[in-house]
Amino acid sequence: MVNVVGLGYIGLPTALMLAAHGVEVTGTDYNRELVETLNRGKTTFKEDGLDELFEKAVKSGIRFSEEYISTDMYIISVPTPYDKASKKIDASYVTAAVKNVLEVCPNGATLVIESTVSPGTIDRFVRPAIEERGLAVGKDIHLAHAPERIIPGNMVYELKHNSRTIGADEREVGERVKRLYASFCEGEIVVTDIRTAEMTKVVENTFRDINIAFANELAKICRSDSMDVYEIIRIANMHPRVNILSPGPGVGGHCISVDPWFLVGDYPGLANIILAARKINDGMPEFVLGRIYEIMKKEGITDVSRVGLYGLTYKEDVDDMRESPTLQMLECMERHLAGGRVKVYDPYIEAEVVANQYHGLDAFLEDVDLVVVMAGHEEIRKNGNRLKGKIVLDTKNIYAKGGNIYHL
Ligand code: SAJ
Repeated sequence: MVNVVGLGYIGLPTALMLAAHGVEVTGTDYNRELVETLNRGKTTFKEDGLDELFEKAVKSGIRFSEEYISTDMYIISVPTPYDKASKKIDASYVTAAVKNVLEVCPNGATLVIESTVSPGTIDRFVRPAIEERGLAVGKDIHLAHAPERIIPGNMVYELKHNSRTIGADEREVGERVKRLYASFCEGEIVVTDIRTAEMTKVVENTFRDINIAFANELAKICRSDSMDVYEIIRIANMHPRVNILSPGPGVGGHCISVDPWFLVGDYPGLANIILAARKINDGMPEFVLGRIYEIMKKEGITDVSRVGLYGLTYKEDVDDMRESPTLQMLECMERHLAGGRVKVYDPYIEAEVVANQYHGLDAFLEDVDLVVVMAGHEEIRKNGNRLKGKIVLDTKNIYAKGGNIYHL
């Protein structure tokens, strides 16, 4: 039996996938409301294929509980935020979960940390949490790290098909954890040591952050000298060894905008490109604000309350707003004493999360003259014709430029 601890964006699909492939699973979360929702037969976020997977897992007998279960295998997938000032990881959720598991687990149990952690976190925080109970790692408790790689928007598919990494102190433990993941994972599973697994995960996300930063920097350069960045990227990408990503309003999500900071925090003075990339990407919402200001001036729009941000989530076709460029931009506006006036609408966000938020496209469009496209949602792609008559700043290059359409 496996106890999956933490039923968020990663823990829930992982628990469901294991259960749907014949593993006996209990999913544990300290959030009572979340556990009750799952026990009422409802998933807690939207994701392609998640509801179908949930049904299969329920049929296979998955259980959800606030309690930790006594068993020999745990998968811990709890949040790992970072301290905004020091940029260092806050491992407190991981260590709290480990301590709770230690309260109930039998001798010889294996703890798989799935949460993304900065390199060295398991040595610095997890091992001491075990040892301070008088337990020996490698004898009383076995440790492994199996960082996730799935992308929101295509999680269920990627969970099954991506290759993955398992880090463990002991080869035999690594192989045991590999067999567990191989129950559903069709990709190659590499077994390595824990520090290598920790570092690899953070490196993967940092690679993407740097590459997005390059695209964003090109957008700024091209804007400063009236060149078309999208045409330049399109042509450059025809080179067999060039693959430039897409510029956008910023980098959000709980992964790419966070993990590189772990390296900056831990290796100050060494992590230079990484820091520059972070600054470029974090500066994009402010750059968009500058574009809004320019366009307002050019089009004679004088009132910020006639500007509408279309898209609140951190990227297309997900309902996840964590660190989203739109939220970053709203914060930035507040710092410039212009907060609370711009209008906001996102078809994926029903809850009231920001000021002047709309819940229908018609009402939103009625109240704005300048629409700023902040996410590449399918709905926004399809609604191009409804934006006729509006000035549009399209930060995602959805609509062809010209007429009333401006780009980054
Ligand atoms: N973005 C751009 N331009 C691009 C691609 C993305 O501006 O060309 C923006 C997105 O709009 C978004 C942010 O970057 O705001 C991140 O989006 P994403 O789709 O690149 O990645 P995430 O954060 O959803 O998921 C990433 C993935 N990591 C990599 O691709 C290396 C995923 O595989 C990881 O599992 C996930 O982080 C994680 O949890 O670590």
